Formats: sequence, C-alpha cells, structure tokens
Amino acid sequence: MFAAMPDSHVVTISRFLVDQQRFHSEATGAFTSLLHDIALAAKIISREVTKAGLVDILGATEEENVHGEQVQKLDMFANQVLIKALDHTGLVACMASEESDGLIPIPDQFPAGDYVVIFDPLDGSSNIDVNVSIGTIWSIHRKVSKGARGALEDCLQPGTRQVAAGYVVYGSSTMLVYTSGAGVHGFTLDPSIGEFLLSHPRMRIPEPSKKVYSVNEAYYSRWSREQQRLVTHLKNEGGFGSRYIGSFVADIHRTLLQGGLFMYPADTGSPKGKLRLLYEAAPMAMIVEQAGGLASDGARSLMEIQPESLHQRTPLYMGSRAFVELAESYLAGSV
Ligand code: P6P
Repeated sequence: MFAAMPDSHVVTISRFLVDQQRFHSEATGAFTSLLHDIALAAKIISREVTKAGLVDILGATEEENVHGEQVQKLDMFANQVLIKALDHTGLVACMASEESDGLIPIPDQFPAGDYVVIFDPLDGSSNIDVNVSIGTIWSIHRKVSKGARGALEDCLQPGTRQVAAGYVVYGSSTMLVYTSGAGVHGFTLDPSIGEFLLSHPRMRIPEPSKKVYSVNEAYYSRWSREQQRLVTHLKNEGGFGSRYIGSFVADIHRTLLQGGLFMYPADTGSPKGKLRLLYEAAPMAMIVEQAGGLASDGARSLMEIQPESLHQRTPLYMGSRAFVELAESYLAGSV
C-alpha cells in the first residue's frame, strides 16, 4: 500500500512557483526554473550541513577567501553546489559569490541567459562547528550589459533593481524564504519527501513588533557617539530586550518573524561595517521591505546604494520600520 497523497492544501515550492507564474502573463518559466534550481541546491547543502558533525567536512581548510577569512570546508562545498546547480541551465549570464574573488563566468560549453545570481553560499560559517544556525543568501538581477555573456556591471546594480532575493536558514528545520516583489513567502523542508512545503505564506513583520535590538555590543567602544547613545536609549528608557545570534541569516529570520532592530554598525575597526552589500545587505533589504519593514545604512535606503565593487561592505540597520527610523534619528543626532 502507498502512503496517502498529501492533502491538496500541501503546496510544494514547485507548485507555488507555477501558481505565481500564472500572475505574470509575460513569464517564460525561466525565472521559475531558476528558483527551482536554487531550491535544489539548498536541499543538497542542507543535507551536508545537517550531517556536518558526522563526516570529515567540519573545520577549516588551509585556504582563505577574498576577505582574508579562513574558508570552512562546507563554505567551499556550498559554493560549488550553487555554481553547478546554475551554470549549465542557460538561464544565467554570470554569477558572483562571497567565496570567489571575481566574477564567475558561465563555462563556454554552456549557453548564457538573462539572469545574474549573486550569493553568499554559507553565511555564518564560523558557527558551523558549534551547531548554530547558518544560511545561504542570494540576490537575482536581470543582465544589463550588451554582451551575450555577463559582465561585472551586471553584478554592480543597486538593490532596487533586484528581481528576486532569498535565503535558506539551516536551523532546527531548513527553511527557504524568498520574494520576487510580490510579498515574502517561506517554505519548510520536509526531509522525508525532500520537498520544500509552503509554511509561511505572505510573511509580514508583526506590528506592534517585539522590542528587541540585535547588535554585537563588544564593539561599543569603537562605535560613534550617536550609535552609543542609540543603544543606551534602547536598553534603558526604550525598554528593549537584546538578542544576538551572530549569524546574520538567523538574526534576520527572527527579526522577520517577531520584529525588532538588527544592526551591524560601522566602527573604528570596520569603517564600512562588516556585512557585504551585494550578497548580504541588498537581498535581505528587499525581503525585509517586502515584509513591511525598513532597511537602511543608517542614513539612507540600503536598496538605493550604487555598488562600486563586488565585495564592498556597508553599515546595516534593518527590521521594524519604526525602530529603523528611530535609529536613523539618533544617528543623525536629531534626538
Ligand atoms: P561579529 C558571521 O561570521 C557573519 O558574517 C554574519 O553572519 C554575522 O551577522 C556577523 O558575521 C557576526 O559578526 O563581528 O558580531 O562576530
């Protein structure tokens, strides 16, 4: 006897993408197929992340990435999985990754397409060995360069030009969250059938939001005076609690579900902050703003920033609209 088919209300990501495609008469199915390929890569990465403690892929390699950070073996694995999932599809013009110094071209033997995919294959990798949730973040643009195959300018587009953005959080469950500009939707992986099932349709940051701020206070002495005044206000008269996981995807996922204010400020050690614009800040900004929140570099919309280089960093404030606006007021010295 076969297990009964799941109820019709069980919506796989494939079915959801096809349903969504129906709303776009001009859709060719290419975008749907691209998201499907990213979801497949996420399943493969999830399988390895889940068993990382059991096989010899824990720990760091002797290699360093472009930021001089030691590359964890799972980082390299996730990077390759994403590249191989996308490079042969004929949908992608070029890619860029935190783990790759320069542009990732489509191999000559494969056709190139209209989309550009920029990703952080495994963010928070320093947490791998201590079993803290980590994540994959991606950003999708349309190619703007004239050549048949992608170029750097296709990657250096502001966040407002993204056609889609998403992340996967590998935690107590594996969730894929994405937006293509029509709301934010979350899918939870059912490993028993290997399917992402719609679990969080139309995600919205709750209002009123939970008064939680999220920042690494170890850097307090390196912050600007305005940043110091902001955090002092939040914890004293502001009545905020504090939560900081130290894994960007996990901290933002919590902020999406509960509300709050996530901050990675500039400081004297990191004058531009630590987080990267193209494959961390901009995709998460699209998601947060599609969920009704706000994403700022402390003074202006993160989505408006014109990138100058692949790996540039930016200060980052995102979460509940009112809390980000409060942060901007303090940083401007107007309160
Ligand atoms: P810090 C993890 O290494 C990461 O890149 C992000 O996931 C996280 O938000 C940030 O760095 C944490 O940085 O300086 O607080 O350890």
